Amino acid sequence: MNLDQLAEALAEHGLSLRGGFDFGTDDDTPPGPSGRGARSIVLVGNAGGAFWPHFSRWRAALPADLADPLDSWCQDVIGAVAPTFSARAVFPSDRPFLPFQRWAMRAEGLRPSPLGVLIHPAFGLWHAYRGALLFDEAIPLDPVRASNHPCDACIGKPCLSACPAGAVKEERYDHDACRSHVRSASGPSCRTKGCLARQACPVGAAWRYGEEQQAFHMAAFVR
Ligand code: B12
Repeated sequence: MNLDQLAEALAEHGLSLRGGFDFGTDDDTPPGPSGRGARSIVLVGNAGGAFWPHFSRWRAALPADLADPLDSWCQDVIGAVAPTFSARAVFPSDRPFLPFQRWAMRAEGLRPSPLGVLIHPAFGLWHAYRGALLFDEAIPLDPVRASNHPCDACIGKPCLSACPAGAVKEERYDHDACRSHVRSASGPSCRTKGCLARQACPVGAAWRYGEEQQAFHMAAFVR
């Protein structure tokens, strides 16, 4: 398994390798390509909006009312890369939900922000996971380096006061309050400009998604 070649195949679609790990004997391990418990996992995701032009071009050729287009694009693209590398692809939208955030905490040493989203020291809140590749064999991964949690050093914590619905609290993100506000008559700025608490985060501002992408994710979130 050549990780550089895998990274290149994903980069063609604006996607990147987001770390991985070998499963231990105590893990609840999903099946690998052989159907037996996988030996290792690599996460695939986006940092910033690099995949957005690729996805938008793919989508333009399809009916405008296609349900869950981003899920379908991820399945197409990552699903096509997987067999070349003797992997089985799984996705964040698969039911029952797979523990993508738990895997990501282990693969990249990240922790959650008050928004529920894991915060990355470089990309801030502007990243997500688009799939994972499961392997029958152990793969040569660099050991995970624990990174500093950016929220610990954040002075003023602007995310906590920026939410017009008061849904973002240090102790928990209230997704019901968030969704009711975004769906209400007073929610259009969150709907069109994206989550205001996420915008207020000073970490990784250079990786912020474009307005069209933010509006797309917000529409999917309130559907
Ligand atoms: C269901 C779900 C939601 C629900 C949460 C309701 C609930 N409490 O169950 C809702 C619809 C509210 C939601 C919202 C969002 N979500 Co969401 N969501 C998921 C999904 C599909 C399943 C979560 C789950 O149950 N996993 C199963 C358990 C077993 O996995 P786990 O890792 O052990 O579980 C962790 C999460 O459940 C987490 N958690 C619990 N409550 C909440 C609430 C929120 C908002 C989040 C983000 C996480 C979270 O805590 C667990 C332990 O760490 C995951 C994908 C996935 N398969 O995990 C994405 C996922 C967690 N969401 C994600 C994102 C980005 C969002 C949004 C920001 C979407 C957007 N607009 O872009 C919003 C947040 C709203 C905002 N402020 O903008 C990302 C997070 C990426 C990251 N950097 O951490 C994920 C991983 C999907 C992805 N493609 O990467 N989400």
